Amino acid sequence: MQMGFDFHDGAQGPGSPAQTGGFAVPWDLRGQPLPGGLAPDGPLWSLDWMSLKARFAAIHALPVIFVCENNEYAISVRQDKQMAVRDVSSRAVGYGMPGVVVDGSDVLACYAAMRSARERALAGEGPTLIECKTYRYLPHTSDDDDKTYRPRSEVDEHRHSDPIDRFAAYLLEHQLTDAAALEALQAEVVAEVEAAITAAWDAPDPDPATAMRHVFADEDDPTPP
Ligand SMILES: Cc1ncc(C[n+]2csc(CCOP(=O)(O)OP(=O)(O)O)c2C)c(N)n1
Ligand SMILES: [Mg+2]
Repeated sequence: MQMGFDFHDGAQGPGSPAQTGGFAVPWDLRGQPLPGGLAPDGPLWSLDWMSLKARFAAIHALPVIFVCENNEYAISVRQDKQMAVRDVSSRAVGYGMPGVVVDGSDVLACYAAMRSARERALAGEGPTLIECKTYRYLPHTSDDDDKTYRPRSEVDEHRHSDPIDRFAAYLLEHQLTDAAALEALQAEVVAEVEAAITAAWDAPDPDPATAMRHVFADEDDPTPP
């Protein structure tokens, strides 16, 4: 499944509707691949930035999939202290698109939800909001002491539903792989991440003259970054 992605950045949510439209319309005209959007839960609870993008996408039936990774916390604040409704996806009704809740720690369930939303988008039926319910069992950052706002028992309980562990167990149970292959894959991924970290540290500082690239469409490079 090939998709473009507009990942959410460090500024929590103020991206404009033009960002969604500007990204989705050209891809729509070309037919493939499909833009997606990935938002953390925090900004969806506290700000209404989503409304601008979502309404625009629904009005124009743009091929956009909004994905909210709902891990129950925005730093130290639990979801039920920020919103009185249980599902972020219930907001979709007001935007004019379907809202789907999925177990965000279940790889195959996420894949199935994404595939349906993709088919809908490619059929010209417009956007979908998928809420992947999961849990963040590490602190928000290395500066965040999560012991101050939640008990260890809660964190320990959720560790058992780690999506990678669950998917590995599924593959083993259905004899689609074996323990040695999973270990080799794990080592390969660790090596790849370590090589990427080394490459990033070793990379030269970017040229300040490129700071404004991709803020507006560049005539010499019109493709999205
Ligand atoms: C526009 C804006 N306002 C406030 C902040 C400060 N801020 C940083 S992270 C965060 C909440 C993060 O919640 P979430 O995305 O759920 O992250 P998690 O705690 O799950 O790691 C906020 C409000 C920001 N980055 N941008
Ligand atoms: Mg969160």
